[in-house]
This record gives sequence, structure tokens and C-alpha cells, in this order.
Amino acid sequence: MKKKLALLLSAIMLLAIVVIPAQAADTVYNLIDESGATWADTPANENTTTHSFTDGKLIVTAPGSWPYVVATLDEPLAFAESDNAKLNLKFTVEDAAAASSIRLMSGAEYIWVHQFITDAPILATSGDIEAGTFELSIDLFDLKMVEGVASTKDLVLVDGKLPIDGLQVWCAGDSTDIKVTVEKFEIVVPGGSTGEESKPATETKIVNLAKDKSYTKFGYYSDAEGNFPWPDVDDKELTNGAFATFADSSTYQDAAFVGFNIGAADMVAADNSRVSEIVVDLGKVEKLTKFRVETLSNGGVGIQAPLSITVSVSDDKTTWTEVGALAYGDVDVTTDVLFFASLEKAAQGRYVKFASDHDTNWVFISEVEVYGETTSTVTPPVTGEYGLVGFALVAAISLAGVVVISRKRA
Ligand SMILES: [Ca+2]
Ligand SMILES: [Ca+2]
Repeated sequence: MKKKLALLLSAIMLLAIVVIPAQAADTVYNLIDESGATWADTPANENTTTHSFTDGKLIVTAPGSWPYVVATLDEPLAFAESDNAKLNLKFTVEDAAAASSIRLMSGAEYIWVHQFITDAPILATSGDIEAGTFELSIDLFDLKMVEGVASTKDLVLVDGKLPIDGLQVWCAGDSTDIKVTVEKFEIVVPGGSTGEESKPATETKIVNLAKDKSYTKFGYYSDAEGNFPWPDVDDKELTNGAFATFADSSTYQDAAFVGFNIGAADMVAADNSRVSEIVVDLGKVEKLTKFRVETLSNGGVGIQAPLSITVSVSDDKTTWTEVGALAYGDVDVTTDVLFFASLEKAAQGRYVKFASDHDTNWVFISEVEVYGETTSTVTPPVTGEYGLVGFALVAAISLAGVVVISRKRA
């Protein structure tokens, strides 16, 4: 009986090994590899860092505040969210009066990685971390980019990927004997199953990407006392998803509107410009399909549909590409009418500019929309699960098979 059991177990193991899909190895990118980057000590306040490598650790010292070591990777990295990459960091800051800032360089942006450590002792004035030993393991796409000492913003992707160009280790605090030892600083991309079924299924939808995004405006009118008669409350009304409601000739009084007027100080200063602007920042370069603005004609009170509303896109807010003019369709803009002006055209960019050429003094706008593609993961892959399922199935089948054989022999 013991022999039978042993045979049964080996059969199960053998089949299980055969059926479990092969797992590709994890890929580890060691950011503190001395030979993988160009390392430079950067002085500040007449202090400079010195750095060395011992047993794979990076050791940075300085006699006072804010010099730093910068490592520029020889081969810049880029990660898609679907890579499921993890960032692992372990470091120690000495002595007691010292502080540090551990930063990833990503294009023109920075990620202050130390700020993502749970309950990290962060100094409010500098955003630096106080002395201690700290460890962090975090999904790369759970990180945020720094926008100020105490605030962050969403990751800025380039062609859908997060670039990692290098890192910085800053020496800070009141200490005159600062030592920062970085034991681990790596990005790990899990290998995952080699099976086709483990690839994430994604779904692409067209949505209004401008919803709740920030924007700047030109031609927003305030009177001589600095009051805005047709205000943009909290500077959020133009992308908050709230529209005006048509009533009659008093529709212009709808609080959803924001008033642009050729008497606005910035338009007057720009050589009496008659073109007001709204520039939406989508946060990253997006594929766009359609542009739409809700606006108004209320001739009796000096509000007229713009002569034209043109849309332009830009990746950097400097170089603009005109996409085209919004169409008013069959709308008779000589009457009192609330309407959507829209344009369906493929374009790409991070910034979208709506430029309204004023017919009369006023242009009233309640909402601007920018439709484009968004891709979401439908069923996130769980590496290794298929292997376990395979094992359980095979084990059950083998057990049944062996039981049948035993009965025949009995
Ligand atoms: Ca609105
Ligand atoms: Ca308003």
C-alpha cells in the first residue's frame, strides 16, 4: 500500500510538473549599479558629496546641506503600466540631525520616492526624510510626481510609458556629518506565465478626457473693481461636467456660464485681441477624437456665438498644431440659442486650446470637452494562478485514474 501511495504521488508530481506552465524569470533593473550609470557629485552651499560603492551598496556622504549625487542611466528605462513593475528601495540616513531626499528622474519630472514610505518622518519645509532606516516596496504606477514640497501630481507618461532616466540622492539636514547608505534601489518586472492566457485583456473606450482637468484661460472678464460678473467658480466650471439649461432670453443668467469679454485686461493688453482662449491640460499626451463646446447666442444682451472656435493641440504648450474649427451645424446663431459646437477629427496632444473669435463683446461658455481613447485592463493577470489550477486539476485526475487501476487489480 505504501508503494502504491508513493507511485501515486510521483505520478501526480510528474504530471503536475509537465502541465504547470513555465514561468519566465523576473527582470531586475538595479538602479545603483555603479557601471550602469554616469555618477556625478553635485555641490550646494559650498558643500559637496562624495560617493562610493561597497558590497553593492551606494554610500553618499557630505559635510552639510544640499549637495547630491546624480546617476544618469546609460540606458534610460521606460515602463508601461501593464508591466506591473515594482520599485524596491532600502536606505539608511545618518546621523540624527541628517536628512535626505531620494529621487527618480523621469523626463523633465521627478518622483520623490522617499515620500511614499508609510509614516515616513518628512520635514514639512523641505519634503526631506529624517534620519532612520527605511524600506519601500511599491507598484511603480502607484508613485506620483512631485509638484511642490508637499504636493504631487499624476505620472507624466511619454508614449504611454513612464520613463526612468536616473536618480538622485540628496544630503540634507543640520548635520555636518551626513551619511546616506542606499542598500537597494531596483525596479522589478515580474516574469509571469509564458501562456497566452496570462496577457491582460484591455478595453479601449472613448470618453471625455477633459472632465475635471485643469485649464488656463485668456479673456476671462473682471470689472474695474476686480469682480467677475460671470464667474468661473474655483476655476473649475469649464470642465466640471455641468451644462447650462436653455430657458429663454435670460439663459445667459445660468450660473454654469463663464464670461469672456474683449474688455478683459489680458485681451486689451494683447493689442485689443478679439480672440479669447481656454487651454485644457489633459495631464499626458492622449489620442483624441472629438472636441465640443457649449456656448450661447443671446443677442439682446451682447452675447453672440463666436465667429469661430478653433481647436489646436500641443505636447508642450509651446508648439501648437491646429486641428480645425468647431461646426455649429444647423444652429441659427442669430436667434437666442444654447448649443454645442463640435468637431470630430483625430488628433494627439496633451494640451488642447479652444480659441473663440468674438463677434460681439461677450462669449459665454459653460463647458469644453475633449473626447479620446482610454484603455483599461478588464481582467488583470495573476501570475502563477494558472499553474496552481493546473496542478489541482492534474492531481484530481491522477488520483481518480489511480483509484480505478487499484480497483481493477483488487
Ligand atoms: Ca461646466
Ligand atoms: Ca459661472
